[in-house]
Amino acid sequence: MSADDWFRKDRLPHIFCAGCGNGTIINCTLSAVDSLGWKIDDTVFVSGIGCSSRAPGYIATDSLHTTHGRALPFATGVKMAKPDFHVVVFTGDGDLSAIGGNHFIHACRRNIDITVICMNNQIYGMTGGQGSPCTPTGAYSTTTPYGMDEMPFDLCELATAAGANFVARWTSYHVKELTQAITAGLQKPGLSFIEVLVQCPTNYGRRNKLRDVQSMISSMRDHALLKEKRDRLLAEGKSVPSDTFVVGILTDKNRPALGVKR
Ligand SMILES: Cc1ncc(C[n+]2csc(CCOP(=O)(O)OP(=O)(O)O)c2C)c(N)n1
Ligand code: SF4
Repeated sequence: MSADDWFRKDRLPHIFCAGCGNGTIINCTLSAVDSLGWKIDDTVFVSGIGCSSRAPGYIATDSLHTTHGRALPFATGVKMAKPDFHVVVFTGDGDLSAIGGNHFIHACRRNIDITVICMNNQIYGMTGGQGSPCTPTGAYSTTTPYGMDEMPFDLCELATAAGANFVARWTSYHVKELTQAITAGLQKPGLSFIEVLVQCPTNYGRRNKLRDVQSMISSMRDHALLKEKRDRLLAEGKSVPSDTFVVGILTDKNRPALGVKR
C-alpha cells in the first residue's frame, strides 16, 4: 500500500481552485494513515460542509459527508458504535467553530477517541468569502468590507481548555512536520485536534493583499513561531512578536478518553 492507494481516483477532477491548500492536507493525512498500516476497511472519514469538507469524497474508505457543522456528532456516533474503527474528521474553521462550535467543545470535553483535522483558511471559502470566527482582526471579507473588528478564536487554546488530549498546529508550508503531527495524533487515545492554516487564494488571499499562492505560503512560513522558541522567549522575559502564531505540538496529555476500545 502507498498513500496513493487511499485516493478515490474515479472522483477526479476535484472541486478545489488552483492553488488551494486543501489537497496538501489530504495528502499529508493519507501519508500518515498509510504509514501506520491502517486499512481502508476499518477507517472512516467524516466531514461537514465546506470546501475542506469535500475531502472524504476523494478518499477510498467509507465516509460520511454530513450537514454543516455536524461532523463531530456523526463521528462520535460512529466511534461509539464501532470502537474498532479509526475515525478521522476533516472540517473547516467555519464548520468547526461557528455553526459547529458547541459540538467542538463537547467533543473535546468528552475526549472522544477520534482525530479532528481543521483546514483553517480563516474564511468561509465555499460560500464566497464571508468572515468566520477565525478571520483575523483587520482582515477583509465580504461581510467585513472595512476589516474584521472582532477577535478570532485560537482553536488550539479552545481545544486544550475544553479537554482534548492532543493538540497541534502547523501550516500547509510545513508538510513534514504536519505529517508527523497527524501521525502522532492518529495514535493518541482521546481527541486529537490538528489545526492547519491553509491558503485560500480565491476568497481570502485576493482580498487581503496576498494575491498569489506563493505570497500566502511565504506569509504563513514567515509568521509561524515554533512553540519551543516561544517558550524560550517567555522564559527569558521577552515579548512574543504580536504578528506571529505558534506552531508545534501544543498539548499532549493522557486524560481518560471516551470510545477507546478496551
Ligand atoms: C445549516 C447551513 N448553514 C449554512 C450553510 C452554508 N454554508 C455552506 S459551507 C459554509 C461555510 C464553509 O466555511 P468553512 O467551514 O470555513 O469551510 P471552507 O469552505 O472555507 O473550507 C456555509 C456557511 C449550509 N450549507 N448549511
Ligand atoms: S474557495 Fe478557497 S478553500 Fe475553496 S477550493 Fe477555492 S481556494 Fe480552496
